[in-house]
Amino acid sequence: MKLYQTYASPFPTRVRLLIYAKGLEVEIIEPPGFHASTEAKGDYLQINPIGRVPALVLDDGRTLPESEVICEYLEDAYPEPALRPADPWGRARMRLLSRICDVYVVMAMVPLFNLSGRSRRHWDPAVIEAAVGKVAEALGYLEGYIGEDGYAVGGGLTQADGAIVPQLVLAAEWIPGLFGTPDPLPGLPKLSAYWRAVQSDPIAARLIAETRDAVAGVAAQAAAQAKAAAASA
Ligand SMILES: N[C@@H](CCC(=O)N[C@@H](CS)C(=O)NCC(=O)O)C(=O)O
Repeated sequence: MKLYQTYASPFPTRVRLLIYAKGLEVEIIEPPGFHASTEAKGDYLQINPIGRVPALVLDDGRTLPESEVICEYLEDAYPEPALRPADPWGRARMRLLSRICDVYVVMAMVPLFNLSGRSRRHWDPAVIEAAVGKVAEALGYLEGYIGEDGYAVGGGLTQADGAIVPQLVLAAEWIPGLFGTPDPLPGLPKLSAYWRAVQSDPIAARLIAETRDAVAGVAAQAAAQAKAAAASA
């Protein structure tokens, strides 16, 4: 199998959790044209007409976009070790936490992703403040459902951890670091305790390290592009 993805994006990260935990043989490919790159997506649109990462290509050539769908496929096709709780309520909680990340946390960050690609003179403090407030509100939804035993749900690593950990790198590290805004976690004790504890899981730690490195790379690339654009203006 092949996974088209980038390390800075939270969506493929949740797929990599399954790949690592299940020990699957998957070639990782980073298509051009994502994040701060100026390249067009080109041939990638033939692999995923939606034009987003991730996309999984099976050995027989069939292709699947959308991170949640890919995770559910891998879970069904390679059930061991299970990364879904066994009971229906646990599974519902896992899906709920993942959905909160997709629908509320990421969407709240979009204005900040957009600003990060622009020179600082375009950074409107009111836009930043509003977006940071929305991110804190969305993290508050996670606070209401997050597990209290070191994992998102069910006392062990699940798909929900793959959805949450990259979001916390972005929300608790990247946003305060880049925009100089407060760390949102101190007001969220359960999420803070989770964030501290999950980092001792080796697979979560690997995903966190990969996300941190990739986000730093994208930030450096964006800063260089903004500097070049300012110099030529
Ligand atoms: N619902 C999709 C969202 C995927 C997504 O939005 N990926 C972003 C990267 S964070 C992307 O590919 N954006 C298009 C772009 O950067 O041009 C999924 O869960 O796979």
